[in-house]
Amino acid sequence: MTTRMISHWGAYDVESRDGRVVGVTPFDRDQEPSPMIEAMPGITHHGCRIATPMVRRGWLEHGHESDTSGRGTDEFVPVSWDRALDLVAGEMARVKAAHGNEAIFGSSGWASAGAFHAAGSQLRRFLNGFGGFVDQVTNYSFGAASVIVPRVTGNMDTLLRPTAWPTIVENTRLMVLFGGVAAKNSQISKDGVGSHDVQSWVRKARDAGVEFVQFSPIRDDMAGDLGADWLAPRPNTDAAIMMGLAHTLVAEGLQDTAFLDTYCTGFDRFRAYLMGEVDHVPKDADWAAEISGLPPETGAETIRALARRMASQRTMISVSWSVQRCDHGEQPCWMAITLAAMLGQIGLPGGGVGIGYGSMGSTGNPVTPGPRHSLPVGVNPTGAYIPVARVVDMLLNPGADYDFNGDRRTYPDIKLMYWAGGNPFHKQQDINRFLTAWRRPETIIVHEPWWTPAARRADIVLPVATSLERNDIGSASRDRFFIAMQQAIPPVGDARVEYDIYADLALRLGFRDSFTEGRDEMGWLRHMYDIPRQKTEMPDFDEFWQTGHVEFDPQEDPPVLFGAFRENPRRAALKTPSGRIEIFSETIHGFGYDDCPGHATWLEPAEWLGSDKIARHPLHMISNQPHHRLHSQMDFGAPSQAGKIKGREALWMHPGDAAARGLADGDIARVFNDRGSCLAGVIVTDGIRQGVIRLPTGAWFDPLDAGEIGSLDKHGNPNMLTLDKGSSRLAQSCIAQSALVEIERFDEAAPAITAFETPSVAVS
Ligand SMILES: Nc1nc2c(c(=O)[nH]1)N[C@H]1C(S)=C(S)[C@@H](COP(=O)(O)OP(=O)(O)OC[C@H]3O[C@@H](n4cnc5c(=O)[nH]c(N)nc54)[C@H](O)[C@@H]3O)O[C@H]1N2
Ligand SMILES: Nc1nc2c(c(=O)[nH]1)N[C@H]1C(S)=C(S)[C@@H](COP(=O)(O)OP(=O)(O)OC[C@H]3O[C@@H](n4cnc5c(=O)[nH]c(N)nc54)[C@H](O)[C@@H]3O)O[C@H]1N2
Ligand SMILES: [Mo]
Repeated sequence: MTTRMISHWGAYDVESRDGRVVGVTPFDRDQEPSPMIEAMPGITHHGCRIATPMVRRGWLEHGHESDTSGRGTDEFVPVSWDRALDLVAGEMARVKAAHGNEAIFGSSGWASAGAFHAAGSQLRRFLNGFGGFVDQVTNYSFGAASVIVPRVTGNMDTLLRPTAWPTIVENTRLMVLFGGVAAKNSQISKDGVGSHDVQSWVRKARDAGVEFVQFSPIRDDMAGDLGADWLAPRPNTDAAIMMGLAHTLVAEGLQDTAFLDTYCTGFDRFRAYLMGEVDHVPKDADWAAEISGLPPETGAETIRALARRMASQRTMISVSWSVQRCDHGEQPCWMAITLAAMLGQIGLPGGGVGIGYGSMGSTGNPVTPGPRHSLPVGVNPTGAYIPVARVVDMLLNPGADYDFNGDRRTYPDIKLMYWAGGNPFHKQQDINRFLTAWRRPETIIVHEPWWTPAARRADIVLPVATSLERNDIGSASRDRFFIAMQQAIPPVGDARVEYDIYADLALRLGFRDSFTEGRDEMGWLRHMYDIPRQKTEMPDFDEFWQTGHVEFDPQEDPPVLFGAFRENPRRAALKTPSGRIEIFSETIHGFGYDDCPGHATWLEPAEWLGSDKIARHPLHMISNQPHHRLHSQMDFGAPSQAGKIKGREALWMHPGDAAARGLADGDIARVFNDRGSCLAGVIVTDGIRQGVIRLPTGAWFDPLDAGEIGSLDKHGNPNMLTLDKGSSRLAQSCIAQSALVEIERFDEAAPAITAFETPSVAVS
């Protein structure tokens, strides 16, 4: 049987036989399919699927009074679905009665594509229907940008709807990229990508004569055939480099004063800081070259020459999301907008700034603003939330006050955590600190298809069906396809579709009818398909389901970012307090945050190569996105495994750094700092700045001793080493890219990887 499917890494046709997925073929409309789809047959039937509902022995015997340090070591006891659902519903009712809905934390993550079965939406709908919970706001991806950019420009378009690639191809002459436009990243798009187009747009830009200048610690962040000039500054110094460019513009009278006067507010305040009138430190090219560690002989002149080039031709400034996933990550975003404003090209075709080109396979695509309908999640009656990356602070400090985006807030006291669709032992920084926090709640419930590190450390584990085991609609907001996600096989083992799990829980808790609204899966799909169909011309549902996809025409004349504002700054005023681009923000200034003052500012990251902490931990670790999987998803799949070295995650390091430590290609190394340690397999390459290492995210946490906090991770999870601190009091965002480490050879016998084995299960 052949059916169609879409994932975050692309659409494909599925060949299945006797309840097993046996092969996949890329969707024939995809011009550059991702090899990641090859993982699907193997992972669907992998031995680490969770066979049946499971309860941790300690929790089964003592309920919410169990010894929570047994999470991760106690054996699991298989139970029937009825028993499992009774336990979950009973515990939820108990917590609600004893502590209220604000004692429940619900969290999701990327999960799988699909408008209806989206794990985060299902979980929210269920918990809202139950009376509410503590939700999460912002994200790990672009959390700092998501707070600062709307404050400066009035909305998120700079991130989510920057000027489209065809406009760049046609009009841009120079593209200056902080973080590059990595081919590995554009394989992925949230909720699915029907055709991978980004790299072909970049090549079209090159063919049209666009020149690229790339600032990033890793050469591969741009494809080799683009002919980009590669500059490899110290990580986390992008704001300083942009200031060096900005200073040159002012010093040489190249800034666009008319643009600044008409469309911006507060340039004078920033200018005084930039020129050193405030702190006697001019942020000139020499200053920037020194901070960013560009070559002493040529660095400052390189910055000056680039500033002149940028001012003399149509220039697009691109900032990848990684650049803001660092301490004070608000600053490179604010500074990029400030610099673009000084160049005066914002709102012109192919000029200005975009944050996230290449970070995702959809950014900059010219798509018709999506006719899309997602599952309604209802309203959270508690209204409670935390900034997503502050989860450990919340668990460790109930009742403590903290700042977030101008508010003074208080952390709730969480008794029950419900995780569905995220892998916290992948995403969260400083895992040893997280392990302490993980012991705090009385009960942890996890929905997962696979025995992830989070599932292994839960009290109640409910096995869920994957996308291939249910029907759905793939309709990503910036993709031009609707894809019929057709069930290929029945759920593997005893797994159940999450919607049915929630419906049965809601029945026990007294709100089944409001949860289901009387619809089954296909009823919901028809309903969700017909809503956009009332506004857009589309085939009827049955025809869509049979054809397997609908393709919409790309926008013919995609809007230029801030084009309308440039044309008429009064009528199309920005939704900022001044109606203009806020180079200085009275509002942010008024918050009085020393870690995020009223204009873009150079603030030293907590850890970076310019700090004296390099005496003990001299290497800056970049834990970027992996080539052959999505985060921790499919880590046990064939494409991800093919990239491992002796079963460990591959760590890239510069020949000079490797030689100094007696390391060679294929060696196993121990990476460590005061927060933790892990093993990794060494790849020596001159494609990385000396002093920087790359250890991508996603290797499943695999401690030598699962019962011990601080144990060595055998597998290469970089979050053993990252710092768990907010970017600033403004955005409180994840700062994974600010971490110093040291590396040494690991000469002991390498311990076996056990992350993908089933944990110990009682024989019934
Ligand atoms: N050090 C470091 N850490 C980082 C980052 C970094 O750059 N460096 N990046 C951060 C970023 S940008 C992100 S977005 C996060 C990502 O963090 P997560 O979103 O938590 O990562 P995933 O591995 O995608 O986790 C999704 C989980 O959902 C499961 N799943 C799949 N489909 C379903 C489903 O239908 N239902 C349920 N219940 N589960 C399902 C998968 O098996 C997987 O375990 O990580 C962040 N962490
Ligand atoms: N293959 C694959 N693609 C993915 C994902 C995945 O898991 N796998 N995840 C997706 C998700 S959820 C997200 S949010 C996006 C993230 O998109 P990004 O945040 O753009 O991706 P990263 O791979 O973390 O970083 C891109 C490059 O930025 C460079 N970089 C890191 N720090 C700095 C810095 O301080 N300054 C400069 N100038 N450059 C720096 C690194 O060399 C890195 O390779 O990727 C998406 N794409
Ligand atoms: Mo992300």
